[in-house]
Amino acid sequence: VKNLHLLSPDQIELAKMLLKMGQSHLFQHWAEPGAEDDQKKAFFAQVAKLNSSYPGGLASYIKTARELLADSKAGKNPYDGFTPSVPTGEILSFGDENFIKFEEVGIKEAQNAAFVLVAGGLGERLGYNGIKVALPAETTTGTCFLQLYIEHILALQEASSRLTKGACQKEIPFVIMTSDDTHASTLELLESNSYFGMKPTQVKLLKQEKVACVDDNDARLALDPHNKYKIQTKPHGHGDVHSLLYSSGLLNIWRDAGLRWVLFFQDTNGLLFKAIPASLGVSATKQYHVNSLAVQRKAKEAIGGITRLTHSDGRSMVINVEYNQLDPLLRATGHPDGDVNCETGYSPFPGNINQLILELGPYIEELSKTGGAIKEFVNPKYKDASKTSFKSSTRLECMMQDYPKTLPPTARVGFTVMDTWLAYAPVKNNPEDAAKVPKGNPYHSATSGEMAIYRANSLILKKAGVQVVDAVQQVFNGQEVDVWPRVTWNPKWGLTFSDIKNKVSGSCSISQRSTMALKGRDIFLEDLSLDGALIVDSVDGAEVKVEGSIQNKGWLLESIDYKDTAIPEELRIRGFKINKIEQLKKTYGEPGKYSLKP
Ligand code: UGB
Repeated sequence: VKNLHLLSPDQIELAKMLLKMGQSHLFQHWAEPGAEDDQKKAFFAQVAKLNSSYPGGLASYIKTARELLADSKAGKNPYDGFTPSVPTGEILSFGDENFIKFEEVGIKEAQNAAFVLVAGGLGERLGYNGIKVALPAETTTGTCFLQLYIEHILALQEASSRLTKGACQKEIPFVIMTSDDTHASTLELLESNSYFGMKPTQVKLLKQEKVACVDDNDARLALDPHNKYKIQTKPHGHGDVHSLLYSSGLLNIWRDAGLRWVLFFQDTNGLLFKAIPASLGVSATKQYHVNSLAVQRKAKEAIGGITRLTHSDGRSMVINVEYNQLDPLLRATGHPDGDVNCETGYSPFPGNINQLILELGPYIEELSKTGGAIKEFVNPKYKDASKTSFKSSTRLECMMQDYPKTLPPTARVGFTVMDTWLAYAPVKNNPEDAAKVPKGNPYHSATSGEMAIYRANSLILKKAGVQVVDAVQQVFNGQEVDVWPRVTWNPKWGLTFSDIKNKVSGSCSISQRSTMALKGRDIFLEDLSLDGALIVDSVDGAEVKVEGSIQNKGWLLESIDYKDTAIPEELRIRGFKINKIEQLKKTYGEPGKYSLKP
């Protein structure tokens, strides 16, 4: 009360709200009036921000926290009353007739899509010092994840408008959700690289705010241990993307521009765009309001499982159940062995890769009811079994894939299962943890993420008729991986299987020790026999036919130790570097017809 003169009328309302919500402890350590006034003002500025950035404000946050903490203390299972079963969805196999048909539909639809990358996470499990989207997806070309994603979106834009003979090419909007941890570095990465060829106006950054931490089951807000005028905050999770999109007004702009789809994706999956055309085709053909991309999943693998949950009261939904909850849920509902592999060698529950395709109209309709608020959860670490105090403060969290939880039963919620080798190879684990992953389960490390790109490209070329020599096994950073020829291409070279098949003819072969980087749209491989390194860089309209037998000493993978701090961190976390001994490298800067022969 003694400090009231410092506050604006709005701030007085906030102070009253805090007192009403049992937060008087926040003011107990305040200095006498007249002292530390700047810090007091800063405190209220922070409270105002926390209040406005949460749907329903801080009072609603505190109320929900109390409810969820009480449920957690009582050991209440969020899935009480629900029985899990294996849902039905579209299962695709790369390159077959169905897949090709869906890809064709997907490419047509792409110009009606907007892409949203959630990149607010720091990636604590990876332990990398920079932002994850700045990491090279592979080190043959050094293309970072953000560049890879932007190039894919631009290639989709061009291919889609070409296919539908669009009079003027629509620009596919690209949103990146950042956080205080990633915002400045993401912007800097874009600006210092001219947005990787995308128009700056096409890219929008939406920054998520952190949420208040709470210290106990009464949801008393936690003060920062180093500053008694600051509430401690932590990330709220990727679920924030829905409320941010809603409040940004972008969704209505997109609808008015005739868009129909919003595609969400995560920060470090170098394969995912290989699955986009076909899965967008599935969304359009099946008219799915929600389409989750999934892959086959090993039982207990650390990715969520897509599950049909049927409640005893008749409700039913298809939803991701996080891996740590799926096993206990199964055990509690008549499956004593829990989450186990079936006869296919995989869990019957497809693995969620958190790539969602939402139909824009129904999405806007739903968000106008919820404001984009997503069902939250809390995960306190208790000091002891009495569950009365926490080891450290906790906060509410939410996940973007929980969006379908509030949908009416009439919503069409489906999923699309893709071959894992084609669609999913995230970079999440540091070398030490990856090396401990049980044999047969994926490492999800920088090493495996890069190798997965070479494997996918090699397998795709094989399917297209190229003779590609099989992988050899090598160990890097304690992880045994399949090393395929280091084949890369930029998205405009091959966006769909049909595109790629059209660019390969005759009898082509690639040896295991080879490297091939194709950086251009109109490069054609004809009777090519490659044993070494080949790099072709060409502008649009430079039609290059690559043919004959190309042989050189090539590029070799050399092991390095992740503990060797003399080597840059981006390389160390892979456990290898590329020694570029000899290559055939050609650049074509002008349109025209060319033949590249040894
Ligand atoms: N992210 C944000 O943008 N903001 C945040 O506050 C937090 C994260 P993680 P997670 O791919 O296999 C997810 O940490 O959350 C971004 C799914 O929940 O990599 O442990 C962050 O930048 C799980 O079901 O993953 O697990 C990153 O881009 C499964 O699909 C993304 O959110 C798993 O991913 C994911 O963050 C998976």
